Amino acid sequence: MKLVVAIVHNEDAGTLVDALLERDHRTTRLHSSGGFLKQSNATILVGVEDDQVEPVLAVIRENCHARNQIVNPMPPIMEPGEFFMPYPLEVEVGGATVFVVPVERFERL
Ligand code: 2BA
Repeated sequence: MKLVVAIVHNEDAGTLVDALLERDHRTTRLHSSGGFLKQSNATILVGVEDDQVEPVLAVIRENCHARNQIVNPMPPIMEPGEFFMPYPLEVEVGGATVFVVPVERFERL
């Protein structure tokens, strides 16, 4: 058995969970936030048998889209008289960031 952990954009999370449930995959949605952008995203947990990992990844691929987001860099610590002109940066945020982790034991008690 494997645990698929997918970090996805908030806007994709609802349709992704619906698509997984339609295919009978049990899911858990956690509210999370990215360390770099400090913006909220969603972490989706899916526990599956090994032969279901690829179908789950296919559903994630179908439903999660890359987006460009603008980041305003933090100003550095300045000496008196120095001047900092902040230029916004554009970064591409997933698709999805996916980890597939082996599960030692699964129980529903
Ligand atoms: P964030 O950490 O907010 O990162 C958002 C996007 O900013 C990243 O998109 C990447 O394009 C960029 N980015 C992140 N760190 C950077 C850095 N040090 N320098 C320049 N650009 C940087 P994704 O790679 O698609 O990641 C989307 C979200 O997935 C991340 O949000 C984070 O929540 C999660 N994530 C990505 N890689 C991870 C990892 N190795 N472990 C745990 N979570 C991860």
